[in-house]
Amino acid sequence: MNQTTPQLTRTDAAWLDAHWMPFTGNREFKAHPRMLVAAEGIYYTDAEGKKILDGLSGLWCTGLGHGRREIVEAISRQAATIDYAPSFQYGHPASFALANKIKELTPDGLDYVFFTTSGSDAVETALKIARAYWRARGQGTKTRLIGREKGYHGVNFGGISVGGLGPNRKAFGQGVEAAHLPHTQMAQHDKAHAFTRGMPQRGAELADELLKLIALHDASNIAAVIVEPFAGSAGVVIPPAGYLQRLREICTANNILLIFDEVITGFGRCGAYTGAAAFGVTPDLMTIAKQVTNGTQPLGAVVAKKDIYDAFMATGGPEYMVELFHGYTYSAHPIACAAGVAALDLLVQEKAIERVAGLAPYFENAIHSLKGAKHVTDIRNFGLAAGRTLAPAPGEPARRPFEVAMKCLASGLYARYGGDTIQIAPPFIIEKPEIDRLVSILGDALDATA
Ligand code: PXG
Ligand code: PLP
Repeated sequence: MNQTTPQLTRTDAAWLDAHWMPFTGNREFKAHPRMLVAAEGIYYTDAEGKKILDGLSGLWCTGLGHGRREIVEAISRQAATIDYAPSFQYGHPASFALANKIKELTPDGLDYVFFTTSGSDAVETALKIARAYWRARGQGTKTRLIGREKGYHGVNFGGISVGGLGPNRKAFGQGVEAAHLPHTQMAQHDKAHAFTRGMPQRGAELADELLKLIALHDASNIAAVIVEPFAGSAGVVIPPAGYLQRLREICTANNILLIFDEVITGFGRCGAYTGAAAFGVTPDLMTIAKQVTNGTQPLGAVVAKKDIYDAFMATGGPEYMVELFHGYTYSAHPIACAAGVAALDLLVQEKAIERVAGLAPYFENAIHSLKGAKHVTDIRNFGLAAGRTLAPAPGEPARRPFEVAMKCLASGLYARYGGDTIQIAPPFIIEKPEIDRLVSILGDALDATA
């Protein structure tokens, strides 16, 4: 497994050019390639054979660590048994097994699983289900979708329309009709909130901004509100205590569906099976991806309440008719479903949820020890996730996080940089000394950055 082929380590510019890399500074990467060639446990191995601590669990998706034998074997067995099966109008056992497992681990009432191929696809699917649901209920004017500033809901047109990260929207023109709640990054509302540990105690009233959007657009024109329980991509933005409860109350009172985008918060990161469980609020629709397969296969899903599923069944026409004209070639891909079953079994068997909840206070202390470190203006955390905001270098707001991440890499730590933040989301299986090492590398990298 640790063998590398010459092809994998070839790094000349002509060879690298063919892959237009996603969310990457292609010119910089191709001048200074960073090749990861193997992975095991919480470490990657780079092309020079150096071990690199996986400080973001891949891209928030490999909480159980890399190279898990049970998952690898399930994938291999499934590939040898049924490598592909159409999921339109025919079935295969693995998707039903995974749907039941997801039903079990998500809050009561969220019982119907629609498979997609990624988190972005799950978001598009949820937004379309929300609109089609109201239409099925005879309320076809309810089409507007409400997101939140700093929200990340993937990269497709619906997702960037409800999303709230400027750079992900500005180059792409007209999206779908949306509106946005204010974000809950409390230090940006009031500096006194910087370095809050866990949930901010003030700020729940930001949910009341939804009432203003309802006054403006009218509930008869609004299909759904979509938020991440905590926002990951924006740099780990935590909901104030009572905020999600208030959103739930307002949505219920005004017949608006509430969608939780749990692509990052689902299946362990929060020290609970879902953000919904961690924060004690149940949405009408939930999107999941990433950790479902421990990152080993691309798979996402929407989990819906019975009332929503039933509305489609009741208005679907004759039984042989399609009730929802939507799906992907790779929806419920057998190999991805087999990986999902194995990964969720492991999550339960290893008590990963309890482990994250148990480690979270240690992680919180360790991460907040960087308060006072050079450039750091705010630190936020929840479960095994943390974001640090860095003061911008004059005229170049994104430069410092990039430089810090490169210094971390040189010292054997993969940290993620984006915008003005550095994010950390270590695997659930990390040990305390490794958390200490991670924080120490990060502190040194901050110190060494101009
Ligand atoms: N919703 C949420 C809440 C997400 O975090 C998506 C949808 C899209 O999922 P896909 O599978 O289409 O990427 C995401 C993905 C980061 C980072 O470092 C975050 C994501 C993806 C890659 C990097 O913040 N979130
Ligand atoms: N484009 C074309 C021409 C197709 O035939 C299909 C699917 O059949 C798609 C796009 C969508 O691909 P997917 O189902 O993998 O999302």
